[in-house]
Amino acid sequence: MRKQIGSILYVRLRCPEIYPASVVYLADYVHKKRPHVEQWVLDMMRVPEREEMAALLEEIEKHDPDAVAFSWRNLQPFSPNEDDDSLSQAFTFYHSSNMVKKAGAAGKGLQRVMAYNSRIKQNLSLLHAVHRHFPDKQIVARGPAFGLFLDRITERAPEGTIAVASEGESALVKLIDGEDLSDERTAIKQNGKLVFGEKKEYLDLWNESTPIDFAYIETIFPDFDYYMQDKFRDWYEVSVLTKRGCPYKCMFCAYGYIDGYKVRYRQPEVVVDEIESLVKRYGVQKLWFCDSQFYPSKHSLPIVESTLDGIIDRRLDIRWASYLRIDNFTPSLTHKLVESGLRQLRLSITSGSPQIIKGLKIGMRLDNFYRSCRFLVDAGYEGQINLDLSLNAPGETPETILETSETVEKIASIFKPGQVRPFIIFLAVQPKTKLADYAVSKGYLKPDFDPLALSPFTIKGLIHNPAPLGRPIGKAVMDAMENHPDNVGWTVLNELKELYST
Ligand code: B12
Ligand code: SF4
Repeated sequence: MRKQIGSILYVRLRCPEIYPASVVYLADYVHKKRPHVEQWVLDMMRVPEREEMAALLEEIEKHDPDAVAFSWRNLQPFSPNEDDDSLSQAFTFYHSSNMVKKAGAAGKGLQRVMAYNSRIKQNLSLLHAVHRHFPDKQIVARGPAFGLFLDRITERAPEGTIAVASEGESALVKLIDGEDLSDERTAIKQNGKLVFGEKKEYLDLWNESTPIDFAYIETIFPDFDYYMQDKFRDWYEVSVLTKRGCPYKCMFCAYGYIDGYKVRYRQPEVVVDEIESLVKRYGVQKLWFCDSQFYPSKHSLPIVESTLDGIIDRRLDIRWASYLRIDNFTPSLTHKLVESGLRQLRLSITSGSPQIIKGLKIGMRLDNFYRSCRFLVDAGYEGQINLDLSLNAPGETPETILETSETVEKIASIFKPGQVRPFIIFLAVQPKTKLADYAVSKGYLKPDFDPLALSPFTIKGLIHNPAPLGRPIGKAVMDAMENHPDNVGWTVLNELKELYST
């Protein structure tokens, strides 16, 4: 039997500014299940970078917690999309014929790789400092980053660390109770070796999840108020979870692995109560439903509609966004989406070629997609539509690129001029996906590739853009980012259309 835990200090590790959903949901759950456990949150985002170590040691001295629970969100260095300057640097480095620009891009790229590696080192040094200065404290670590890189990070963590790689609620309660963790997706570092556990059961969100008790969260998270200022910044959204899991197995996506393939819902009433608290207590106006997928399939229709009905009936004046598949929309659902405040759509169409869509196992038919676009117009949706396109997906040919260009034009013609923005985002090769297996089988990546040991060479393998189309596509994107930064998607599609239609 493990030692029981009576108090926890959560340490939210630095990441780009975002609502602290992980610790909020976790601490709320622990408080409701084990109210005797004392909890505190130290948010590294609110501590100057050079003072992280001192702040951590000071907080531990102050509270003397039994466990120090690190929450680590991101490990991916950058998103290979047209809005990310790193992509332009990478493509300039690989595809430019101008040696001066190439050298400049190499320098900047190297700086980024160094900053990325140093962030990982800095985070790990915090874990090691706890082990060194307070060897009696149980170190536990988790966060989305651990979901995909569990063994790679845990082998660099201090002896005794318990790393959790899926949702944290049940694992943390077992840890508090001193129970065995072998039925949770965990890695425990013991005598320098990793001992793995296997997740047996996911959390029953329907029966176990309740609206967040924000009054309690404020008592343990001194800076929580800071994350409620969404009205001041257009891009900022507060996150609300409505479900976990996604039934699809899109080749490039790890969400099913992270959250499970079975969709588990929070009760609509619970979700709407939580939103109401955010609106009434803090004046929140912009939300992101932080599900893997807000509307996974027709099976979700009654519950999704009921959540939207709740927002509409209670007149909650919000604008929201989420990852959203549109191919199974119905007219009634579409009206409710728009009426409840859908503010922007980011549609991962990925390709406009049926053959590529099928190969990527996206499970979507283009005629259903067009039909849903028409429902959106009928429902009066006037927001922006980003069409995420991953050019050079497995199986891409000049012909499929032309098909994609035609599909995008057809979609754009359904909406008002300027409403649709094709958005170039390359497939990022992530561990635990079929795309990673494919990249290894094709020799684009080594079988033992370590996503944490980044160098300009491994970055190339992690952006899926292989030869022979890699160079013309890379160059088109590089030129468009340089010369038409506000219109990259259309510029790239037009250039490739011209190149391949002759
Ligand atoms: C929604 C989402 C977004 C939204 C967030 C919007 C918003 N305002 O919230 C948007 C689109 C903005 C976004 C952006 C990005 N995202 Co994102 N995102 C997600 C997604 C789908 C859900 C995350 C979430 O909020 N879940 C709900 C909360 C409650 O769950 P959670 O954070 O996982 O926390 C639970 C557990 O992790 C655990 N836990 C957490 N901490 C701890 C600590 C301990 C000790 C324990 C025991 C447990 C524990 O318990 C919590 C409750 O169960 C995940 C994929 C997924 N399915 O998980 C990717 C994900 C988190 N994102 C990821 C990335 C990389 C990014 C970006 C860096 C992409 C980019 N380059 O632009 C940016 C960074 C944003 C930022 N500022 O940090 C990665 C992170 C891992 C990695 N590969 O590095 C993920 C896993 C997806 C992926 N591609 O692999 N993202
Ligand atoms: S891309 Fe979307 S639909 Fe496909 S598996 Fe991932 S979350 Fe599900």
